Amino acid sequence: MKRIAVCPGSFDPITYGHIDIIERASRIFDVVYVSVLKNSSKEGLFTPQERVELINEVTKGLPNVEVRIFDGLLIDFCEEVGAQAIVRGLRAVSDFEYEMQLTSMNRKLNSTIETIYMMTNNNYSFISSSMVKEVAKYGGKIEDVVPPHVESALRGKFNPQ
Ligand code: COD
Repeated sequence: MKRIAVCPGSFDPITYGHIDIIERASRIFDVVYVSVLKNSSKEGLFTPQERVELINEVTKGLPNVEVRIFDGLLIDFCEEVGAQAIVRGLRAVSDFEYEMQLTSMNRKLNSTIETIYMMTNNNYSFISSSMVKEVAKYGGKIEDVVPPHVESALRGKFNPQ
């Protein structure tokens, strides 16, 4: 039986923190679906399709990683692709409460799909998509926190030529 995991998120946009979790998951599971939430009620900076393209660029060297957009419940997407596990990253204690709620609700919906947490890499523990957007918006340095193609996509959003 193939071991299948889903790495879900907003990825608005993908950062080195996300990439680290995806790469580590791809070493443990046979197939990893990076699933981008299409949330009609919350407008992001990048469209879901743009986020997918930015992720595809960094995962093209990982043959067992596939990037998908999902709408609706995460558990429904996991069932659709036959995943046994959801992989999430944990940065700090402040993440814990939200993650506990997410996992508890998902477990109520489907008790057989396990959620696995990976501790952030110390080098990336401070990175979040929202901070990256804020720094990029005001012209700050972001090359240590996102890959070059994401950096130029961010510059394009904030400083369109
Ligand atoms: N280091 C390590 N991990 C990191 C870092 C970092 N620096 N930055 C982010 N991560 C991890 C996050 O912890 C998370 O595991 C993953 O990367 C993605 O992060 P985000 O911020 O892009 O994703 P979220 O938290 O916005 O994703 C939320 C979901 C899309 C998973 C959630 O909203 C969802 O499942 N929605 C669908 C509706 C649903 O099913 N609801 C029922 C449950 S309440």
